[in-house]
Amino acid sequence: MNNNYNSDSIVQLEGLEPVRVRPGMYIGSTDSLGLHHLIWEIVDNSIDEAMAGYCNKIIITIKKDGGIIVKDNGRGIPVDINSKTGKPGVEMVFTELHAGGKFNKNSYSVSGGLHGVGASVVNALSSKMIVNIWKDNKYYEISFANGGKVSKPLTMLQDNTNLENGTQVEFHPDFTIMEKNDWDFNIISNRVKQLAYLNKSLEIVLVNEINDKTISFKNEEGLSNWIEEINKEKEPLYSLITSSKVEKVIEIKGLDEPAPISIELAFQYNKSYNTSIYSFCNNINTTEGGCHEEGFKFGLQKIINSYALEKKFLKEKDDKISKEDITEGLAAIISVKHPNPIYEGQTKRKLGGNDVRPIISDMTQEILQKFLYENPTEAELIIKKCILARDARKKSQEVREATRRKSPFSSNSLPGKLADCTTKDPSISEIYIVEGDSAGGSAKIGRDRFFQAILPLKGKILNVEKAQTTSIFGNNEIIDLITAIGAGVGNDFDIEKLRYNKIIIMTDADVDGAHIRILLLTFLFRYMYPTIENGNVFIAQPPLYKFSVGKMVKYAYDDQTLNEYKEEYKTQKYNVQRYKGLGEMNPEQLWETTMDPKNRLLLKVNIEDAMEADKKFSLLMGEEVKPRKEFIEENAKYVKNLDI
Ligand code: TSJ
Repeated sequence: MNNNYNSDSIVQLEGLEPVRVRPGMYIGSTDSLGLHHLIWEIVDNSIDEAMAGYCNKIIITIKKDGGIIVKDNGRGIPVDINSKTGKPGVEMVFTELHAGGKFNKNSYSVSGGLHGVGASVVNALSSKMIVNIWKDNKYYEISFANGGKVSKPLTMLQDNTNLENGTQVEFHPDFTIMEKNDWDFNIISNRVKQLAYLNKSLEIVLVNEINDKTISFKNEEGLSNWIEEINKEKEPLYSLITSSKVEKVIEIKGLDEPAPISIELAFQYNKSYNTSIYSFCNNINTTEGGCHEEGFKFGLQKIINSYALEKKFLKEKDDKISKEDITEGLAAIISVKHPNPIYEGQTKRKLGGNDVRPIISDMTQEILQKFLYENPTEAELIIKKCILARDARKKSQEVREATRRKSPFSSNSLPGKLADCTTKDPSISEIYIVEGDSAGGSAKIGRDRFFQAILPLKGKILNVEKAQTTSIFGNNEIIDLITAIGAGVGNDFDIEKLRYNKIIIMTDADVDGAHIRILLLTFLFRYMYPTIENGNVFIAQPPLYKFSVGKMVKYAYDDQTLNEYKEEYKTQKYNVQRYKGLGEMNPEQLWETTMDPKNRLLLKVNIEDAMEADKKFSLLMGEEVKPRKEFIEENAKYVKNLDI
């Protein structure tokens, strides 16, 4: 063997090849998340054009054949020949990686794909791409194939068109690289809806040719419209929405010249006890917050305290209103457009830097001050709500202290009903939260006590969506739950202290079981959100049927499987037992069908979009009856096997 290592052995990656070799480096992943990313990499360019003031309409089409078309009415991508490369601008945009130009995210582009890549990356990951441009009364086309190779050079198809300028990009993901063709209309429309709130007056149309559905989003009031929607379910505390926009040219770290930043915010208190603060930088949801959220809260807290003192709602000696108190029942959206943002945190979803903080703090103080003085009735509602929140916080602190575990395994403080597991290793432990004492009894006998703990709950737990924090700490079932899980609650929750890696909700397969499940999920979502985010929450799936032929027993978890069994054994005498509740199973059966890791089916609870989930919980579990009724009427048609 000749093992000479010379320069010929070094493979030179050229053009777009690196993207195809390591797609994950450019779009994060090749799964559903990465697939949808491709759309946003294209759409972001149209959004940039809109933010620059040249485009007010974007149409996104999901084609029957799996392709996506994005069209805008902007200026049209430049088609003139670049003097250095001899190629038309548009060709460079789609074939050059990290080209310093606008399309691969240079400094003046503020709309941000998460990985900041762009059109050429999408081209590299596409089997086919067709680009049409309308510009100065001419109509052009250029196409690419097989991962971004020019298949038809730029051609002018028509002159004197007398048509509006614009760009259209059609792409077909390369499914030899992307895992599967599964465009999710919900994911796409949720993001489009967001983009339409974040970019006021921009019309975004979403066409689904697969089911002939078209939806259009446009908000003349932008963020205020969004607040209106969030607070519809939660019920506004008063009718006015406070909003403000500031644009400023400032020195920015990493840029040579001062550059413009823009900050927009809108907020309104509602009658709920949860916080809905959503922040964005360059249209990207900064889910971990950062300096913009901090500046906002600081400004809010400062003005609320000074106003409360001045108007004698608070005395000097009283406890001040804290950051927690001012955010209870607050809906707020913050949107920053920044030419050179710095992201921090585990997922790069936290806005760093210190340039935005003072600006947003000042603007918050200014508008809130003005609002409170001009609207004394509303001001009183807000201050009183904050003071209530403060008092509730102080009261619940005592209970919280009692439920917070000093050492995660000091069993003397564990609830009496909990049958804990033997192992002290949280990474392999599970807790089954079981509906009713009888099923709890079976589960205690049937379990593998080494790693499985059982907590039976009596009846319905409190609907926390309708309860204030203090009453939550007065509820025994909830205290038991908090104590057993052992990681605290609410703002004090610490996922590191979790006593079990899996929190498994096990309820009957009937309406009451479903109700108890949603009550538990509501509690976990509102008070132990990290467990859901971190993937610790599961739903046990007891079988619906026991199917037996002589001594042989099989379990069916759905009707389809049952029918398959019936078909398979149609020549024999078989017996079908429909399980209505967990209580109908003896301990061995419960172990075998629902708890044994070898056989059981667990559904993992995950949340694709925390904002949508927040809205759904308010809608389904909150005070307002009308929207819930509408939701039920709208969705009743999807209900199968209703067995009351
Ligand atoms: F990036 C892309 F190629 F994928 C893409 C770009 C996809 C889509 C659907 C639209 C666009 C795009 C680009 N829309 N609008 C523009 N605008 C420009 O490229 C443009 C035009 C003129 C000028 C100018 O200074 O005259 C500047 C720009 C950035």
